[in-house]
Amino acid sequence: MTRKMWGLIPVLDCSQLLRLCPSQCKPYVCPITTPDPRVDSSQRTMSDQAFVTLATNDSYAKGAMVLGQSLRNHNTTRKLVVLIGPHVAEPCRDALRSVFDEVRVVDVMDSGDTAHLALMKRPDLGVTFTKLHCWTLTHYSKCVFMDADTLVLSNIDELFEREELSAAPDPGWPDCFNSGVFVFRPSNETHEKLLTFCGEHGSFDGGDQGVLNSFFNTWATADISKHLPFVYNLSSIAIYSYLPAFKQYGHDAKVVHFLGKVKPWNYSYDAQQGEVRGHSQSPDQSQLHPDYLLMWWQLYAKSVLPLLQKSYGEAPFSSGFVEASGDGKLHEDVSEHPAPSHPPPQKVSSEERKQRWEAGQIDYLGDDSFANIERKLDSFLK
Ligand SMILES: [Mn+2]
Repeated sequence: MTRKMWGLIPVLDCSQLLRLCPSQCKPYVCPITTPDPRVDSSQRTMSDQAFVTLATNDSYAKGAMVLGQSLRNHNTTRKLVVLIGPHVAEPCRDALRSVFDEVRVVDVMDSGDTAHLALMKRPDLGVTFTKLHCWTLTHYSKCVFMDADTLVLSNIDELFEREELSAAPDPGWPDCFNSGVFVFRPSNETHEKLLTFCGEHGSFDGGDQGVLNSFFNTWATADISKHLPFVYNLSSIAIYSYLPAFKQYGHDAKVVHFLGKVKPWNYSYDAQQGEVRGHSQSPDQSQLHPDYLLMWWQLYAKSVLPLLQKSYGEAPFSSGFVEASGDGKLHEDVSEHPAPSHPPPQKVSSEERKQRWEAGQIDYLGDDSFANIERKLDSFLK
């Protein structure tokens, strides 16, 4: 019976439907300019949801600016919030303000009793406490946290349909989620619980990812809708460790995460050549996958550097650019870069590299890049 009734509806055209409507629904009573209450509520929903990132120093602030700009470029309808540490320089904050809707200074030292107590027990987890602060953004109903070392490749507003705590698997241990991208609901209660948990249990990996995985410990098994597809948090280690999968699914990548010690802003950029300096990528390798590092620098050069130049004015700052001089030799752009605080990664001994590898500090884009590993393997096979 019900099925028959529904079957009727598609054969009615609009005028027939209007005739079926009660009088108060007729067009002259309800002009299409009348605000639709549903539109209002969805707009409200959008302004009470936000993407949140964290910059504890001026270098991470650059990453945050690139991330924020990449979200803007893909027309996000949500607010953009950056939490900053007290040491971020004023011109950097100024540049951040032109990308983000809200720039909020987080000083763990004055963030309440629970935080103090937890921090006294675990002084090593200072940065982690700063990140957990995102739960106090209670003027938003739902947020997506993104590390400052991520880059957005397409609109990802659909993430707000997910619930706390949604995240993608970590490539190193897929029963853990990677805390570089996660959906959460701000709540002072959850924040307090997290701080208490942190003080009592610490972090098994020394960072926020360990704490969050121990706290949200049913993520792996309880609810598959909280598993974000891997394309929302794609890291280069996954490309190298399972290349056929990357070839199959990589074109859907939505968020790139620059995992590892060496971050995009630690390299330098030759704007004339349009090349990133200080990383070894063989030509055949760049044909295999898009050069996300280059994309990061292109966005930085186009949209972020002008903001920094405006904010710093005459004051020197580290632009990350190199310029080719007349003799063809590369040198640092000294006018803007008098004391580079983040030189390109220096060579380390093979023993030290082994130790770093075993400690999980893998230089995926540099010494431990796929090309270098392949070369080593080839030398054994010859
Ligand atoms: Mn990260």
